This record gives sequence, C-alpha cells and structure tokens, in this order.
Amino acid sequence: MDTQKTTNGLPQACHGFAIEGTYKDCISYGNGHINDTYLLTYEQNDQEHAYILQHMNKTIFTDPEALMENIIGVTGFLKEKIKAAGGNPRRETLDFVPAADGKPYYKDDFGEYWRAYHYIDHVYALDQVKNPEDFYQSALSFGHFQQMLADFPADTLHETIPDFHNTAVRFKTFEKAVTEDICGRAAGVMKEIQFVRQHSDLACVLGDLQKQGKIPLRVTHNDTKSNNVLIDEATGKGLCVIDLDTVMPGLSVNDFGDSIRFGASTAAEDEKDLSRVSCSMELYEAYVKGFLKGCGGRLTDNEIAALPLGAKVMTYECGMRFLTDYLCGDTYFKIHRSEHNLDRARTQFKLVSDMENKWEEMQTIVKKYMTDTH
Ligand code: ADP
Ligand code: GN1
Ligand code: MG
Repeated sequence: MDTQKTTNGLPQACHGFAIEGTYKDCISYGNGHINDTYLLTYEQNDQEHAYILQHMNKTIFTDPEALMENIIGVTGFLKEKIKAAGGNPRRETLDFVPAADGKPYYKDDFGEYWRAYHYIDHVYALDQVKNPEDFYQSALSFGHFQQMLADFPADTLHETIPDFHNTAVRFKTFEKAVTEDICGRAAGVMKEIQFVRQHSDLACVLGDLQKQGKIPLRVTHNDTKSNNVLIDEATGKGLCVIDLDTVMPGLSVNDFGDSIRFGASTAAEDEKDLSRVSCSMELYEAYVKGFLKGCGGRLTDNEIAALPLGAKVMTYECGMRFLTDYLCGDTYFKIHRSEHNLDRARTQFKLVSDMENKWEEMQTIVKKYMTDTH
C-alpha cells in the first residue's frame, strides 16, 4: 500500500465531510491491515466530537462506491432491527457521516476515497484476546450479527472482493506465486510451501460441502477478527460489529473459523517465537458457546458439525494468504518489518498443526453445545 497516497489527501479529507464546528486534530488509529484509520476531532459549541476517518484501500476494494452502497444497505437494515429491539442504533452499528456534497464518501484531488463514521466512545477492541469472557462476548456479537442479517436481501450486495474465502482459488493463486517467484523468496521458505501443499485437501473441503448443498450460503461478515467488535467499557458486553467491508454471502463456519484462528491463539498473529503459539481450548470453548447462542438456533446440524473444520480451513487459508503476499513482495497486507508476512504465515501453520493434535477435543466441545441450540 502506497502510504504517500494517503498522506497527500489527508488534509483535504479532514475537511471533506458534513461535520459542523472547527477542525481540531487528526491522529492515526487502530491496527487494521487494510485501510488507514484516523481519529478525527472537531470542536462544536465548546465540546469535542470524535469521528473515525478512513482512507479506503482502492487497490484491494476496487469499487469503493459499490462498497459504500453495501455498507449503507447493511447498516440501514441493522439500524431498524436494533431500534425494534429497543437498542441504540448510533452505538450498536456503524453510523456513517456523509461527505460535504452529500455523497457517502469523499474523493480527494488524487482520486483516493475516504469515509467517516461517528466515533463510538467508551469501548475497546480486542487486538489480542486476554480472557474467555471477552471472547465469549465477541462470539455473541458475531453470532448475533449473522442472525440479524438472516433476512437481509443477499442479492442486493456487491461482491466487494471476488472469491474472498474461496480457499481453492486462494490455493491456485498461491501456486502461481510460487511458480513466478518474482522476489526470489521461494527457496528460503520451502518448508512453509510444503506445509501448504501437504494440506491441500483443506482447500476444497468447505466449498465442496456447500456445492453438495450440505451447508448453506448466508449473509456473513467474513472478517471476524476480535478487533472488529467493539466491547462496551461500562458493561463488558459486545456492543458493535465493525469493519463491514466484506459483508457478503458466505459460510457461517468461516466466520466462526476466522475468529478462532485470531482470537483463540495463545499469542499474537505475528509472534516470532512459535513455542508460544497454540490454540487455547478454553478460549475455543468460550467462542463455541457464544457463537451458537448468538446465532440463536439458526445453524443447521451440518454447520455446527463443520465448525472445527471452519477453524482449521480459515487458519490454513489465512496462512496461505500471508505466505502468498510474502512471495509477491508484501503488497496486500500492511507490514511493519521485513518478513512480517512470513512470521504471520508461520503462526497460522503452527495453529493448524496444533488443531490437528487437538482435533478430537475440538469436536467434543462442539458436540457438548450442539444440543443447547435446538
Ligand atoms: P481495518 O479494515 O483496517 O481493519 P477497521 O474498520 O477495523 O479497519 O478499524 C480499525 C480500528 O479502528 C478498529 O479495530 C477499532 O479499534 C477502531 N474503530 C473503527 N471504527 C470505529 C468506530 N466507529 N468507533 C470507535 N472505534 C472504531
Ligand atoms: C485483514 O482489515 P483487517 O485487518 O480486519 C484481512 C482479513 C485477514 C486479516 C488477517 C479485507 O483484516 O481477511 O484475515 O487481515 N481483510 C481483508 O489479520 O483482506
Ligand atoms: Mg478491522
């Protein structure tokens, strides 16, 4: 990602939205790998008001206007559900701020796209899960999110990134990166390349279940990292699911799995010391319990039975994506050091191996909660 593109347009973007009052401040914010996020402050009647300002990554989300249409559709739909349930629609879903010209995004003089949201205050996002209760709350929120979107008209959604969780396509892209080896890095990571190849059966297994009609397509979040849920500081409860860029038809087991690969790990996604990386069964169990409850009994028996597989496949897929990006010269995920993507790939492969060792336990835990849901 060309950070220069962001800094060029940033001063304009700070003044590009329909925000009253006087501009005060704008600082870098959050730890996402894709967009550039800022905390923007304005003064209105002697009071400070905060906003989230985001530079949208146009290389990855190639149609930012279609992306914003999705977000308006989804947040508008969620707001009605939240109101009907007696909740606060300005805190329980993203509340976007239009640009000064009324459009849902601001386009700067360099052709880059920006958007703004009202800042939700007195919350925290989990960049690393520290305790089962927080993770349980995160699971409830992501499960509930899927439940609320169960009757959303899926055909109105644009596919913001084609084949996003098509693991078979990801595998082909990986093999192409190995063959082309444009940075000459493949020889140094043969062990990791072999790992991906030896586990290639994981690339088709969920797609096959879906094609055979055994698990359904639903409207899913598709990026269920624990830092994409805001937890209310006052109550400790999950408040708002954010980062809605990839809400598209997908598999419930993938939403479950992506959360596990990130949140149930005993170490950070980019931990260098692999002896610290494992899949915590305590955290896994907390998530199973919360996710099934959050989904409100909507998951089929086949989906529930495939949850452990979702965890393994999403971890494998993510590791393969990090390794592919390393081989291609680190152009997709933001990196903060050399070999950052390689370190991230290694943690994911360590987790896949650990899940293989704990496979029976992972299935037993799911069975334990299966009966609660029907
Ligand atoms: P990315 O796509 O880069 O992951 P996110 O949309 O997840 O970007 O935002 C990055 C971080 O900014 C989040 O993890 C969260 O901490 C914070 N954040 C985003 N939107 C809001 C909001 N409306 N209110 C408060 N914090 C937010
Ligand atoms: C990215 O945007 P962020 O940081 O929440 C990525 C996810 C990966 C994740 C790995 C649009 O998520 O798919 O699982 O990094 N998002 C996109 O940490 O590619
Ligand atoms: Mg995010």
